[in-house]
Amino acid sequence: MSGYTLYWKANSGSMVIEAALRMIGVAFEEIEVDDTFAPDFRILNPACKVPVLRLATGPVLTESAAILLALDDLFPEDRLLPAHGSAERAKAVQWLIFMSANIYPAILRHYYPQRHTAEDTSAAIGAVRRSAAHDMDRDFRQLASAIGGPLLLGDTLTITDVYAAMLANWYDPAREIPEIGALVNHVLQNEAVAKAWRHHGFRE
Ligand SMILES: N[C@@H](CCC(=O)N[C@@H](CS)C(=O)NCC(=O)O)C(=O)O
Repeated sequence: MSGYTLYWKANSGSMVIEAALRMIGVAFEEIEVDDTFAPDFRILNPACKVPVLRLATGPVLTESAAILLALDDLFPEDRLLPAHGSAERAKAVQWLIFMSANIYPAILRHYYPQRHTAEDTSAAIGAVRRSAAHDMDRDFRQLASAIGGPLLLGDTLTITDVYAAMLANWYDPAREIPEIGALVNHVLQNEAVAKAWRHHGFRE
């Protein structure tokens, strides 16, 4: 056993971590987390969220972007991201963080609007959803304008592309933006990504 353990849920952000592990080709164990978030999982991540990855050396990591950067550091030759020090890497990391800091939280506000308002009224909940959709439309357009085509950095697949495809899968208007739709189709041609995508029950 390699010592890597991925805590995952269907249709969640653990998809991109499974894709990264498969792209690297390292063996890993998977533990499916249920909606009750059992006490032993809460010790690993008190925020009760996936993905969580236990590294072979012992540390337990949360936060999807941080996990991907750690994996890239551990397996630089597998090129989840371009080479350290390159301009391409700086851009790929910038967009990865842009998505995890802006689009991912907006998607969560869209799916769970009641968690983001103190008022339990349909008007308040509707306002949260509209504001989340507004932010996603703006941020996906900004991302689309940076896509060199078909992928963010042209023809070179990075984990940032997989992250973008994952987020677009959760918001139909994003996939309708031509640059993003083309990126998703291209990303899914990668066998490792397609396997993680199917395993997580994502739409083709
Ligand atoms: N900022 C976190 C967000 C993780 C997150 O919100 N994950 C969702 C699934 S996509 C989750 O576990 N939600 C469980 C819940 O909120 O009940 C990351 O990037 O990893």
